[in-house]
Amino acid sequence: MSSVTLPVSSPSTAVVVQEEVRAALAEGRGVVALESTILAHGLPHPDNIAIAAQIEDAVRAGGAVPATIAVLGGVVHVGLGPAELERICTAPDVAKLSMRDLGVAVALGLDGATTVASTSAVAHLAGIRVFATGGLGGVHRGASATFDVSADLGVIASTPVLVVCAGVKSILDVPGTLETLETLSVPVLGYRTKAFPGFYLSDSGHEVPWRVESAAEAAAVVVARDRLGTDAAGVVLANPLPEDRQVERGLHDRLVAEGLAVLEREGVHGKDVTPRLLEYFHDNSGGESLRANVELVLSNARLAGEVAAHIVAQSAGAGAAPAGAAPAGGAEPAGAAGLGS
Ligand code: PSU
Ligand code: MN
Repeated sequence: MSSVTLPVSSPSTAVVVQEEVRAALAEGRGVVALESTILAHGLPHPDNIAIAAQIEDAVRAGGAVPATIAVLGGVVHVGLGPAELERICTAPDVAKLSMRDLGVAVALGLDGATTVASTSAVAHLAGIRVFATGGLGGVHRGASATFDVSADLGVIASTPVLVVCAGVKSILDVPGTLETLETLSVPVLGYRTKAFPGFYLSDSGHEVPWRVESAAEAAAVVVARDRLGTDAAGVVLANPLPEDRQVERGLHDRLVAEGLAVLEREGVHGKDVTPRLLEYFHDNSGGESLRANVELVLSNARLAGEVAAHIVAQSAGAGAAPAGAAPAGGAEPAGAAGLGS
């Protein structure tokens, strides 16, 4: 893989941008950042290797170039080649790096997977405006006693990146998470819905303030915020699984109750909570949690690719183009520049 150092005010050669990603950014094509914690800690090995490639393909199908972000040997990578993706999916000692951990991993020369928080921050540094993930971190149940609120929320509040997700899992305090996003002035858009999705469930039972009907409308929000100068914070675009693809409610509720009990029994806390829960779900759902997880991530990646393509088209064109005015998703052929990764 060929890489170049960041052309922007990069602190050092500790950050490298993959050639295809650099070219796409320079040519004004859409780019979508992807996180690596879902690969290293959210999906089981060895399925994660094939899924990582599928997620990148979904971004391309949406009309943008994928840039999976991770730290390898103390170097922050924006865009991974196949061998690097496999390393982050396979190495047994990959750290989970939130924003605060990035500098530590660089200093100590570690391998690490980036969360929503750190991926958003690195994406912004590289000039990437859209990011696709599965579920956001949020306010944990009992947070008023444990203070366990994901750093994802604070970083999104101070990083102008649009994050496409399937909401948050119902192991979290969902209304508390939505209230916190409101307090932090982060807009939450439902994609063709007013229902905030609950990750495995299409509807968490809580409403979002705004509904958009298309990738073009979501992109128009980013462009409008940019023009108004109210874009210091990120935007959350919540994309639910179709109702007939969600995890069956009885199974879901059983897994959540059992998963929370397992955490309690094992004394799991802090950054280990989310990976342990996901592992419990994957081990005890007969494949259903993995199926739904993969489907929602692929759907988010595809949508993010479409939004990224619309943002560059609308930013380049005159006036804030409303829905339908920009090219349809997928208009940008995959690998248009013929640059391999
Ligand atoms: N939610 C999921 N799967 C995940 C995560 C969240 O359904 O893999 C990961 C993301 O990387 C997210 C992180 O940023 O967990 C949040 O962790 P914490 O709650 O420790 O901040
Ligand atoms: Mn936490």
